[in-house]
Amino acid sequence: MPQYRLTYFNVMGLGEPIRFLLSYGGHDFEDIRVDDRVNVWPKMKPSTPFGQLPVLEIDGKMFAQALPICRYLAKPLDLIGKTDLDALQIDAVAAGLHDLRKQVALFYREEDPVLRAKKKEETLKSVVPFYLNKLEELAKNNGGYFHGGQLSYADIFFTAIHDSLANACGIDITEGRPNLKSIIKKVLDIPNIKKWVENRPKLEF
Ligand SMILES: N[C@@H](CCC(=O)N[C@@H](CS)C(=O)NCC(=O)O)C(=O)O
Repeated sequence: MPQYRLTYFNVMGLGEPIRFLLSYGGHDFEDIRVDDRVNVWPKMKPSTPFGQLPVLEIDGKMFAQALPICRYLAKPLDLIGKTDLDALQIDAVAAGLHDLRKQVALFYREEDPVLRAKKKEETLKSVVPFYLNKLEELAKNNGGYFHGGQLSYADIFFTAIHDSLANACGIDITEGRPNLKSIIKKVLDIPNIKKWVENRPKLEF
């Protein structure tokens, strides 16, 4: 069994899909959380592959970028479909989810309260419903999953970022979107994921 060591900030954010996948695979992992972004993070930053987190160390070697890390963990768990085209579509959904999360993080992390409210209003009016409606439609047309009528890492990625998205937006983002609700339920009912969620730190984002 490889030794996994995940380093991320003390938020769910982009670390959470990796934590979900490590948990789903039944892997033990070190869950390192950088709490001090002002004094500690700037010292660590230059030693990371691209100056950002998350970073997953596998047997001591550092790897960056959330999506390829998720894909790497998903492959042996049979979570990237059967064909290269399945994998392409699943990667595309996960990349879309990553884009959506980034847009939400942009207003959530805005420090100026006036600007934050303005950006939030704009994002909630256009970007968020646009992505969520597309995702709902995909799940509706794919047997209650994002692709191929079966669980993929895109479903796990969505469920892992859902709480951050919903908390940042301050609304039930699955309201009127029963297929998205059902993906979350199915993923949260998986015993290893349920156990992770019950025991993880309780955070807003
Ligand atoms: N493309 C990267 C983006 C990672 C990223 O944006 N990380 C942010 C936190 S979510 C970060 O490290 N911010 C601190 C910094 O840039 O100094 C990925 O998908 O992993």
